[in-house]
Parts: sequence; C-alpha cells; structure tokens
Amino acid sequence: MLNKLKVINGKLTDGEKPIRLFGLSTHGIAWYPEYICEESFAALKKEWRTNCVRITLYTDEFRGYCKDGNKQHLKELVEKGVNIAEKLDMYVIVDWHVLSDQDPMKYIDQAEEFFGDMSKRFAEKNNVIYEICNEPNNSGTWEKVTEYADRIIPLIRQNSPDALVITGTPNWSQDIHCALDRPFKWDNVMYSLHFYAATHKGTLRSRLERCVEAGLPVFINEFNLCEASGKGDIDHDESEAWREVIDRLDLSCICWCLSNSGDTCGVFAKDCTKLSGWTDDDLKNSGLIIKSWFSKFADEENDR
Ligand code: IDC
Repeated sequence: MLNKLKVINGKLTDGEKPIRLFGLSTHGIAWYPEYICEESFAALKKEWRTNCVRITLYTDEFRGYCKDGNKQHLKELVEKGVNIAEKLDMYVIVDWHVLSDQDPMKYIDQAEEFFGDMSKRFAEKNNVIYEICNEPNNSGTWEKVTEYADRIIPLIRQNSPDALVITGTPNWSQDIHCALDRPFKWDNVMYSLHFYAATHKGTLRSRLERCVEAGLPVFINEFNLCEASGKGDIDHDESEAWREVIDRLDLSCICWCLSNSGDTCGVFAKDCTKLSGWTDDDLKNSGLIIKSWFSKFADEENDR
C-alpha cells in the first residue's frame, strides 16, 4: 500500500521523505470515460512512468455533475478509477472541476453530498487526494473559496482524517498569492497553480517562485504547453522555462489531458483510439514532450 501523503514545512512528502507526483489528467469523464480502465492506467504507469492520475468531474458544463450528468454513473466512474489506481499503486486526484460555475459556493450543497460520500467510500485508502475546486474565477473570489473550503474540508476529514486536500485559487488557479496572504486554517492542504505555457509566462513563474520560497505548498495540478484555450501552438521556450522551474522547486505536476479531442492539449492524435501501447505516432507534440519530462522526473524520483 502507498504511504499517506503529508505536507511538511510546505513540501509534499510521503510521511517520510519528499515526494513528487506527476501524471495525466483525464478530460471530463462524462465525455471521455474510456480512459478510466486498468489498461490505460497501467500504461500510464509503465509506459509514461507516472505515479498519479487526476480524475476530472466537470460540475457546471454540459453533462456536468451539477447540471444534467448522471450522478450515480459519474460517481461509479470515479470509484472505478480510484480502485484501479489503488491496485496499481498510483495516487489519484478526485477533481471537482469548477469552471463556468466560477464560484464553488454555487453548488455547495451538491459538493457537500459528493465529498461526504466519496470520503466515506475512500476512508480506508491512502492513495486518494481531494481536489475540492478546480479553477475559481470571476465571482469565485478567495473569500468565497475559503467559505467553501471551511464547509467541505471538515466533511472530508470526518471520514478521511488524514486526506490531502488541494484547492483551486482565484483567477483560474493563478492567484496563489491570495493563499500566501490568507492561508486556510486547515493543515495538509496544497494550493493549485495552473499554467498553459503559451499564455502564462514569466510573471506567473515569478509569483510561483516567490510563494514557494515563502513556504506555500503549491501543486501544479493542471498544465499544458499550448494556449489557455487548450489550442494554438506550443511555446517551446516558455515550456522549457516552466520545466526548469518545476524541476528546481521540486513540484508535482499534472498534464491536461488524456484525450484525442484534436486540440493541442489532448495528448493523443485525433485518430488514435488505443487505450495503451501508444507509439510516438499516436501522440501529439504536447504528449511527446510531456512524456519525456515525466521520464526525467521518474529517474530523479528513483534517485532520491
Ligand atoms: C477545456 C477542454 C475543452 C473543453 C473546455 C470547456 O480542453 O475540450 O471544451 O475545457 O469545458 C482549463 C480548464 C479545463 C480546460 C483547459 C483548456 O481547467 O477544463 O479544458 N483549461 O482550455 N483551465 C485552463 C485551460
């Protein structure tokens, strides 16, 4: 069984030593459920050499959990993913994907029901990380996120007292300085920073460095090398600058996303329907580059 994750002095550890998590995020599981299978997770572990998967549950989008999604089915898919990850000794992030809903308080009742249920189901598991809110934006201010967290975190901790929690930060998870100024009162929490290298550049990297150096526990639980739209060209220079910072600060990072949507950010080519055994031809450029990053991170992790 994997060790429980624990934030010590602003750093992610497995309770004994520092640990870095890296891997892929699913796309919305209502749209791309096929990758929630043992075959794919095993390939992500073996072929991509990753140790973590993020399972994305959109809330307010078409077929979202709080919209017209089939709640029962979506919960079963999350549970299936968690169980597969556990079997393969991988960590797994359960992502409540706030996006067009902006303010996580919009669906607080449904979030309470969801996280109450999930933390009960996964109470005995060491591999589950609860991401309570993907990207607050606009009306999703830090005050609102804090109000929301103060209701959700105690609920999770009632059932899973030691669980690691990740929270989004305002402005699509870029304003991590809000958390540095006014951190949550809860321990074992990490704060999200998301970047898309062709859009988010030196200013965001400087903020990241400043906050991490000041001791803020930051988790990069979504990134890609293209524009924030998930489209456009990869910015190679900016991508390399991001990789260097991630490495230097020893940060965890999760790539968006496991899909063949045809967008730059989807790591598989549009005509690739394989669930494992992906060749270089099956990968888009973003996938190829990020796979090579992960391989390097895995070597470094083995050398610890
Ligand atoms: C994008 C998906 C795209 C989908 C869109 C809206 O790639 O297929 O149509 O969401 O639902 C984020 C979000 C993430 C976005 C991604 C790329 O967390 O949901 O996915 N992005 O735009 N933040 C910054 C970029």
